[in-house]
Amino acid sequence: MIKPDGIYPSTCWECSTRCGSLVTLENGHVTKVGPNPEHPGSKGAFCVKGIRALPELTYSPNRIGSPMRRAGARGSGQWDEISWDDALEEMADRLLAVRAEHGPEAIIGAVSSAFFSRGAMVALLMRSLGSPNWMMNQDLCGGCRALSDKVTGLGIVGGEDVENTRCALIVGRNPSAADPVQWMALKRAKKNGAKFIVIDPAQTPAAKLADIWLRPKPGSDAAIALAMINVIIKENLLDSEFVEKWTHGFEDLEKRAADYSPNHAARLSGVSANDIIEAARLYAAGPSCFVSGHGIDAFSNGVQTFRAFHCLVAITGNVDRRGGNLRVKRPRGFRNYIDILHDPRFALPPPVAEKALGADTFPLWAGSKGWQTSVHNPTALDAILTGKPYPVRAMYVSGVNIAVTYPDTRKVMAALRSLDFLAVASHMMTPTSEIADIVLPKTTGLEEEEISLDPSAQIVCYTNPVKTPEGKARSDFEFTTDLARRLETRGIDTRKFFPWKNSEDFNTYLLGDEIDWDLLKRQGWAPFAYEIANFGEAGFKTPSRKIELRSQILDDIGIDPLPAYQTPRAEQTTPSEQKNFPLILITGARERTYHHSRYRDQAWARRISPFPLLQVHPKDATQMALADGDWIAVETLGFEGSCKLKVSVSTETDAGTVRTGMGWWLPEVEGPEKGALDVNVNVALSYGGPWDPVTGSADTRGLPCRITPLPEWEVPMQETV
Ligand SMILES: Nc1nc2c(c(=O)[nH]1)N[C@H]1C(S)=C(S)[C@@H](COP(=O)(O)OP(=O)(O)OC[C@H]3O[C@@H](n4cnc5c(=O)[nH]c(N)nc54)[C@H](O)[C@@H]3O)O[C@H]1N2
Ligand SMILES: Nc1nc2c(c(=O)[nH]1)N[C@H]1C(S)=C(S)[C@@H](COP(=O)(O)OP(=O)(O)OC[C@H]3O[C@@H](n4cnc5c(=O)[nH]c(N)nc54)[C@H](O)[C@@H]3O)O[C@H]1N2
Ligand code: SF4
Ligand SMILES: [Mo]
Repeated sequence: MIKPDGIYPSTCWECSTRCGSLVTLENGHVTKVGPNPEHPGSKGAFCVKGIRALPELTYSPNRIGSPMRRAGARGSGQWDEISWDDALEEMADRLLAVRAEHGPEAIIGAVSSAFFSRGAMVALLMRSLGSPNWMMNQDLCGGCRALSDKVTGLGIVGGEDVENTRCALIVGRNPSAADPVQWMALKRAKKNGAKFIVIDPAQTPAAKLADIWLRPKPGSDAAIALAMINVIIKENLLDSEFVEKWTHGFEDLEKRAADYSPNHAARLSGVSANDIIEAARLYAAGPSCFVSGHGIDAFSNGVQTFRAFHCLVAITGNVDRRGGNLRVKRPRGFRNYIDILHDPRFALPPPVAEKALGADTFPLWAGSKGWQTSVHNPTALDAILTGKPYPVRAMYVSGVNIAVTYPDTRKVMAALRSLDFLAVASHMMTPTSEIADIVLPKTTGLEEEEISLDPSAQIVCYTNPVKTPEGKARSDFEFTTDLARRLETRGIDTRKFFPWKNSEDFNTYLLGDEIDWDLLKRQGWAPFAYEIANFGEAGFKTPSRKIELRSQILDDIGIDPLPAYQTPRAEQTTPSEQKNFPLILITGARERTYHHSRYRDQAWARRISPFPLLQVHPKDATQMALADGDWIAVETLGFEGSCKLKVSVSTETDAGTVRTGMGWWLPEVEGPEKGALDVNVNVALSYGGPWDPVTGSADTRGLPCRITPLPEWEVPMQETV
């Protein structure tokens, strides 16, 4: 049904920032997407991806208009358009054929995360087939932060009260590129007199505004956090009352921190001892807000690094305090997508859940007690390629471009190619969908309904399906439920996992009984009642019912229960390795124009950010006789594979450290890989460990690397799209 012309309040969900938007509809066509200044979460902040990329994606001539079946050899680019009926019938048959031959766990799903409805849909589809196996990319994203938060018992992820803070401790976070809402709030706080402490090896825009900027060696942050704890305890700057009442294991933490004097931490991290002391004093004065990012996540010691900072937040009482880190609250009866996955109603029997790939090694991540409930991705890729511990032969992918965004691109592609059946739901043809057997067209954020919780503003947000879908596109909820019904006619009890009649029914189930649906739809967001610092009533979900500075949960599985520093990868090398791989690689620096691998076909974005760049410090550039604009190949220690990048000589990165983005591929290139084996940094990264012992995260930063100039004939691209 076409909606009347008008301006509709909605929520952009191109990324998890969830900015409030106003969408203008004229004759059924979206003519404008812009910020909603009335929105209490984003307060008018917005970005070019919402304004430009989302409508362009929606109306793109490159958009997949219809379900398609592979017509030629895998990856040949030959497709037949088919009906939804044919696509879903074939999917049902082929998934069940694999199930009959190899067992339910031979089917695996892949999705970006469980923040969005598609995450719950993919996981529930797998469960309804009897498989505990689904991959998400949180091991590469916020997984370490989430698990540290969980075992510590804080419940503060996403609840930064930047607006009211006196001091923002910004660690491994580049908000000017990654999060316009946070960035605007930080700038307002700064204007109101708040201080910034920034810990980042790169001189980001936030670092330029910092009162204290600590420039650590990549991967050494835990030493700094432990030394800050050391100073705060020694100088008695902690919140003793809070520590006494609400934390567990303080004496043990005190002992651990005693090993990290500012001088010792300075030696380990390369920052000055004085700066650490000043930072500790400033942070302790509070109220202070810990603003963390991906720069200390997705490391093989990510959980322990986060544990150190989370303990810092706790001992200074910056928990659920105005200007500190708020605990996530919910409306009465509200469920988010990950809650569904923990609801016993939708659970697989524990022995089946325990079969999840990697559950034995990462029990807090995967399996019946795992918090994410998803698998360990590298273990799953190995299972596909080797059949061990059991065969995995079919995959269903929605809303994730794993052939670009997982490390070890060649291995990921080999695994995908080797499957008996691969179905991919997407908006555009990507290196992942190019090797599929069936491709399904998805709706965009202008065409589908979605609700989500914004923990920092403590509101529920609504994404309005303002326009009817282009072509035959359907939402994840619709086609996954449709597929589940078809599986039901084949004798599989999927109804238990998909009990909802339609998306309204599903959203009503999620919303609970406090939120006013009509207000939510009309306004694009809805408030709910909440209290802060209600610790007695809300409690902490840990064995001791307190914030665990010493974690019982980690201790129980044989992991250091106290926050621990680990020597960074680049310092675990032999002298000859150091000679051959003299630089340290940081990947993942965000570009304002792109969202990971998205929008690489949009001409405006390619004009602004035409090349995959590698920042090289002028000193290193001079030493290696490299100039701005030269193409190089980057390789990392112990791994075969190199990525082609263009040098950008810059003091933003430190001498000895080179820094690049992620997500590059070239939609215009012929062939299924479309540049993903050339300009995609993941072709030069291993996914094979070391892994964080809690989350299974691999290092995507702090990697010893070398760069070599590329001969002209190997340059992968020219400027134009
Ligand atoms: N425009 C745009 N915005 C995005 C995204 C996007 O693709 N495009 N992606 C979204 C997603 S899913 C994510 S996860 C976020 C990521 O965004 P952020 O959380 O900001 O993470 P990054 O940009 O990966 O890294 C942040 C900073 O960490 C620094 N860093 C690297 N190594 C270390 C280290 O060892 N220690 C410290 N202290 N710092 C280090 C880097 O130099 C960088 O400045 O962005 C989100 N927002
Ligand atoms: N080396 C290295 N690798 C990394 C990272 C890194 O820093 N370094 N970062 C990691 C991180 S933090 C993340 S989150 C992952 C991201 O990895 P992905 O989730 O794979 O990245 P995207 O490119 O955002 O997602 C790709 C697909 O999402 C689909 N999609 C689903 N919903 C939407 C929507 O609403 N709008 C649009 N436009 N597309 C949608 C599109 O079909 C698109 O093809 O990559 C990880 N990989
Ligand atoms: S930051 Fe940009 S892409 Fe993300 S929700 Fe806001 S407008 Fe959309
Ligand atoms: Mo992410």
